[in-house]
Amino acid sequence: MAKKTKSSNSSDEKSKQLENFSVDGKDKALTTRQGLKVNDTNNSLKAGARGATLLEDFLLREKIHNFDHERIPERIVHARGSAAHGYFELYESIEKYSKAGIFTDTSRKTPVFARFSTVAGSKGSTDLARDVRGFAVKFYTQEGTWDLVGNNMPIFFIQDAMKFPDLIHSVKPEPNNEIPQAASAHDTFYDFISLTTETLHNQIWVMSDRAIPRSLRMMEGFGIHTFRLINKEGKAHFVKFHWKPKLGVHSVTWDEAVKISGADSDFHRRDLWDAIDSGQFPEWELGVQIVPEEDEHKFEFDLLDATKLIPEEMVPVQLIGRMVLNRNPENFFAETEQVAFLPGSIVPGIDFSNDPLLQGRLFSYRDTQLSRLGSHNFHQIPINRPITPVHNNQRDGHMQMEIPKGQTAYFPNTLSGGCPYLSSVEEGGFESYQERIDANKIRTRSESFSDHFSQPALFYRSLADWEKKHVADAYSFELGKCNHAHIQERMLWLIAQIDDDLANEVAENLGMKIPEDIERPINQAIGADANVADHQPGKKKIYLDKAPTLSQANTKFDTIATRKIAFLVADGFHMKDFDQMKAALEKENAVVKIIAPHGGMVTCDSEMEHKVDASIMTTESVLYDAVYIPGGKKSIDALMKKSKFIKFLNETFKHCKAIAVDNEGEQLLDKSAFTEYKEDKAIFINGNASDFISAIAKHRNWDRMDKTENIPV
Ligand code: HDE
Repeated sequence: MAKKTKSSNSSDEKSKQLENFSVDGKDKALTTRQGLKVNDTNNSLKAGARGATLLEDFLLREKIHNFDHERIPERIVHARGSAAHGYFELYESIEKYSKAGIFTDTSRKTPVFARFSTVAGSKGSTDLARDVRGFAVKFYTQEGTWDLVGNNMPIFFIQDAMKFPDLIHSVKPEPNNEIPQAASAHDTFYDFISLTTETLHNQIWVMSDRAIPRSLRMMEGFGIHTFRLINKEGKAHFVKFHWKPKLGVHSVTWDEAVKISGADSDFHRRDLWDAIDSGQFPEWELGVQIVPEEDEHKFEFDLLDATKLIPEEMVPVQLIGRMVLNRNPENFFAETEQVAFLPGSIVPGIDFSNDPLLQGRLFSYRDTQLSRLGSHNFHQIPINRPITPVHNNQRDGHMQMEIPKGQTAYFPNTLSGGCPYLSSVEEGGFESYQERIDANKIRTRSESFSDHFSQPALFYRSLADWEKKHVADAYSFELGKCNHAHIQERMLWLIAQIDDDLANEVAENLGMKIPEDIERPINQAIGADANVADHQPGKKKIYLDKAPTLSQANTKFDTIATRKIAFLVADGFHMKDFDQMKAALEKENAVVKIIAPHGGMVTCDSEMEHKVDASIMTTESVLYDAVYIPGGKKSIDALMKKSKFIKFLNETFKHCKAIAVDNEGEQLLDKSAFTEYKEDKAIFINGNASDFISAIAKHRNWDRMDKTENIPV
């Protein structure tokens, strides 16, 4: 986390630019859009107090007209998102690889705008859907805007842009009844997945805890595709981009995700907003995996295949800078909704590879803004404006916001002295990387893309036991929601090609048998990709036994900053217990929330009043990371009378979170359904605050998982 100083960072170039477009009605008269002061905005103009409204009423017409057009189409994918402003700074120049200013000038603080999103759900759906998360960053660099539009998983479902509409049509609500919303657990999705084996790698990641993050601030980001970095000499290196969160990678359980969706469907959005608002700025380090061009073919997978990752154990990630998000948007629509990311926006020193998925994206994003934002002038919307000057001969169209001066709008010209003029490469003019290509024009898939099972298997092998159990549960849930046995069977057979144990567990949960073999509709369905299909399932390659960096068990566990700790209290609680624990937690930047049987104020045994953050009637255990119960007989007696407090505790046990109690607080544990709490390493009775803090930092005590199966919540 960045230093705790509440700041708006409004001095950077992008913020200053946005300020020019900001309007603030404070202390100002209400006017029409034409600037006319208004003296009644409550009543329409009528023929008599009870008569019909007059067409003449331009005030009514303007107000209603605007209202009628307030909505724009939501994004086809990634419709639900939250964003924030911040900056990127470089630790050390990597001029050896790239000439980009952002990668060579350590004195710069490059303004950024980052948007996080779910993929499948509509704009109003829940944050806690099991889904990939978008991780898109707009860098307003001094050489033009660079957009790194990635996800929180390092690979994608498909290898070729041509299949993207099919993938998305299969995962979106089914077209006949628009069901289910923000969920992949349905027939059309698994019909497609089971016929398209290249999807299986991303699919198993979606079954893992990565698909249900604890916070947007606690997930990694990946550029996914292989890009190129180009240095001053014009030499290229392949690169993969990584974002590493300072808080580590942490997730909730599926049971929590389902409950959070009901208790607070804005859970991630609120969490991001609150963290920034309170000065606890989210932070990620940018990492690069560099592969010299000469090594392109040294791997047992193809660098151009977006369904493959390069294990960090094979090519380490070098951390080269950090991004800090330190300012919430002023206006959701103007900024978060209207921001348009374009993977095609690059700057000198960065270039594309021939990844066929990336190549298709270069077209799609610009194109989609036309139907979403309504005009090809969307780059003039304040949030989308580069901080560098824009001059060219592109003209007119809907919503032109600028007044281009002069007689010419073409190049070359003499009438404007050849302006706007071209820049040489030395002057910063962009030049595409000159890659030598000698090939036939052909509609096919490279055979080097045909291994679809080695990496899902590597991922699964690399997980801790508790993560594996979550994956098996997720498959069981998702496939259990499918209504067609042939789809379930095809999936079981494919999962068995990844891992037998996993498939057996899922089959048992489904009450089905793994088929010996399946009819290969895979080949038929893939059709034109027959050369790929011929290889499936393909012999699994084992180039690494395990890749520990893929497991969340090996993430950071060194901080409790911004973790929310529920203090369960009622009138009469021990002030001393309470104060000591609160001070210890807040010293580590955790957030203490007082939960009581009622709202308003609660009085401690020193007769002091404390503001209640939430009454038990309005909150749920799944919204907190840990629980503390101070002593005080009167308080504990009152808590025991409300069964929701017991449910709160039972869930906290079940979700393997840390609990500390002092003095009479233990009586509440005795009322719970978890009898083995005394032996649990994340449960503290009259213990040290520091032990409680370490247990919260460990996120969960997964050892408890098997012992809590029978807790009835
Ligand atoms: Fe996207 N994707 N995508 N995508 N994508 C969009 O662009 C598309 C892909 C990603 O916060 C759309 O402006 C195609 C990979 C993010 O505004 C659309 C293909 C990755 C966001 C589109 C892909 C992504 C989008 C919808 C296959 C990770 C949200 C609205 C060739 C590297 C950006 C929009 C934001 C959004 C198309 C595949 C990430 C329709 C055709 C791979 C984070 O243009």
